[in-house]
This record gives sequence, C-alpha cells and structure tokens, in this order.
Amino acid sequence: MENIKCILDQFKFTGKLEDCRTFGSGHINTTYIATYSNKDGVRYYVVQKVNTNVFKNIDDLMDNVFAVTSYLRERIKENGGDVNRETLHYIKTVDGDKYFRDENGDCYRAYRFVDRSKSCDSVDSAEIFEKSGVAFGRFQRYLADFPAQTLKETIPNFHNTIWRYENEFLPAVKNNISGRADTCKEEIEFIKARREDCKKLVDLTEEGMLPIRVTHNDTKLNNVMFDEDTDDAICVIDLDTVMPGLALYDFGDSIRFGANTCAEDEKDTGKVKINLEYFEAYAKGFLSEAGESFNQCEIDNLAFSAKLMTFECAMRFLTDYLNGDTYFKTGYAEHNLVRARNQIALVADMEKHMEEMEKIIKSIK
Ligand code: ADP
Ligand code: GN1
Ligand code: MG
Repeated sequence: MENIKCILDQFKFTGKLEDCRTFGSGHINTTYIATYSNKDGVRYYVVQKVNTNVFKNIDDLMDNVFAVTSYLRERIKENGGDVNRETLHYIKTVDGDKYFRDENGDCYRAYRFVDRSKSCDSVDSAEIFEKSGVAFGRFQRYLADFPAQTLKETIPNFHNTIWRYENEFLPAVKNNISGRADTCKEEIEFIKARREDCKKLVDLTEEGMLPIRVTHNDTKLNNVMFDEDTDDAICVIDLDTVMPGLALYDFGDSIRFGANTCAEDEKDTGKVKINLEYFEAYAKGFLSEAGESFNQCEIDNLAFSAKLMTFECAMRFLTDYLNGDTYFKTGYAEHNLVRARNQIALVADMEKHMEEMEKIIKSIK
C-alpha cells in the first residue's frame, strides 16, 4: 500500500486511509479501490492508472470525460435522477488538475465509488441484461445534443473495422512479430474470408445512411454499475472511449459480450452460442430509450452490428496475439488466442441465427 499511498495523497480525499486494493476485471486500466474513514463512517474512492500505451493523449482524454460527466449531470438533474449515483464524479488533484502524472510518466485519476453498487462480469438473467440495455440506451439519449465536435478522438478509428483489418490485422499477420502465425492459420483465414463485412457500416456512414452520434463505444456489461439491492442498472462507467460513433457500435458490442452463452475467454468453443432470449431482452431495453431517434437503416443493421462487433473483437484479439500481447491485459500466454477463438465461434453461431435475430428486431415495437 506504501507505493499507492503517495499517489492517493495527490487527490482531495477526506478522512483517514484504511485500505487500498486492486479491483475489477477490465482489460485496459489498473483500478484500485481506496477506503477512507471519518466520524460519519467509510467512503470509497476509485483510483485508476490510465493505460498510456492505449491512450496516447491523457489531457484530451480527461477533458472528454470531465465534459461528458458534467453534461450528463445536467441531463440527470432535469430528469429527476440522482446525480451522485447516475454518472461518474471525478475528483481533481490537490493542485487542481484533472489527473496526476508521476515521475515515471504514469497517469492516475480518481472518482467516487458509486454508492451501494456492484458490477457484473456475466449475465444472470434476461431482466438484468435488459436493464443494462436501458442504461446504455439512456446514456446515448442524454448525450444526443452534446456538441460532438468538441470531443477528441481518444483512439482514432476505434470501430473503423476495415481500417483495423487493413492497418492492424494484415500487417500483424505479415510481420508475425511473435512467431505465432503458424498456430492460428485457421483463425486468420476465418477473418480474411469476411473482409467484405468490415466495410459495410463504414460505407453506409459515408453514403449518409447512418448518422454519427455521441456514443460510448465500449458497452460491455461490466461497464455499467448495478444497484446492490434492486439490480437496476444505475451508472454507465468507463467513459474513455466516448466519441462520435454509430449507435450500432454500442448495441453490437453489448450483445457480443452479454448474449454470449459463455465468458469471452471460455476455452471450450463448443459451448459458445448466441443466447437469443438475451439478445431480445437487450434490444428491448436499448431501443426503449434510444430507439425513437433511429432511422430505418440503423434498425435494419442492429442484428448485423452484433456480428460485426464480435468479428472486430475477434480480429483485435488475434492481432494482439500475433503482435505478442501488447494491448490487452492477459492472464496467460494463450489468452488472446483463446479469446479470439471464442469470438470467432460466436460469429459463426450468429451467422447461423442471423435470420432469427433479424426477426426478433422486427418484432420489437
Ligand atoms: P477498464 O478500462 O480497465 O475496463 P473500468 O473503468 O471499466 O476500467 O474499471 C474497471 C472496473 O472497476 C469496472 O468494471 C468496475 O467493476 C470497477 N469500477 C470502476 N469505476 C467504478 C466506480 N465509480 N464505482 C464502482 N466500481 C467501479
Ligand atoms: C476492452 O476496457 P474494457 O475491458 O472495458 C476494450 C474494448 C474491448 C474489450 C473486450 C479501450 O474493454 O474495446 O471490446 O476490452 N477497450 C479498449 O473485452 O480497447
Ligand atoms: Mg471497463
């Protein structure tokens, strides 16, 4: 705790430090929960070391998250919500900065732990998943009039799937830095066979068919906090990739993670399937909040977006495996390959069930 204490001292926390430990299962940042006590009881704070390999410009990133959270606070107030629990509340450093950079160049930021909340790494029921859909849909609706041009692109081309294919995946295969290309020939071919899919949403956007909106872009289930008692989804977190994007990215990425019958890194790919009941539940929740403003092209591509976001993630995991695991946190040597195989199995199962997925979307009004 000694090392992290020097970091904690840089923030305006109140009370006496009781405990600080790592927390959560995100693949990018390193998250700590710090416990402070005072005469009224205990208070928890979240402190994060931001991944500067992934996010190159931390000033831009923190400007984005401060701007988005203060805008959201106004929307929540207007709608009679609880501003303390329904969006992140960042805490400035003792010097009044939005984050602290230490002598090694590592960057830390802090916010309040959302009171009486929990996060979930897997979906236990259709109801819970529907609730997360409501939260992400509402997030998009609340940000509908946010001045998108003021947001910095924290990761350029984040969901530009064809760009990732041409500029990241193909070079990774060609350069084979890790020497692992021989161990994943089938997976490489699976991705190559679907090159045309990579362009579809980018092309529709360029043709003016899909509107650019302010989107979250990383809508996996553990990026929303649930109420400990009621299981209501109360607060969308992990705002580092809030950028101009497509509503379809947010929809598709949630399905990729939450409507998989298995964890994203289940090794037995025979168990990996799309859960259509969960797919329907999420679509209902998400569309009940965000759907009113959607055009027909957005509606028509919801099912496809689930497949595309899963495909993109498969390609990103495989790319990272080929590059020698430099992007995602991994727990063991083959972790990225296991994740890529899992996501490939899910794409294959979605392809089998695409007609049913389309039908489900049509049935939702
Ligand atoms: P990463 O980019 O690594 O995914 P996140 O911002 O999603 O980082 O944080 C990782 C985990 O930490 C979350 O999944 C959640 O469990 C926990 N967490 C983050 N922020 C909060 C918060 N304000 N209150 C409670 N838990 C949080
Ligand atoms: C990362 O940060 P986290 O764990 O919520 C990644 C997402 C991937 C996801 C795969 C900034 O999300 O894009 O879909 O892992 N975030 C970033 O689980 O790259
Ligand atoms: Mg996260």
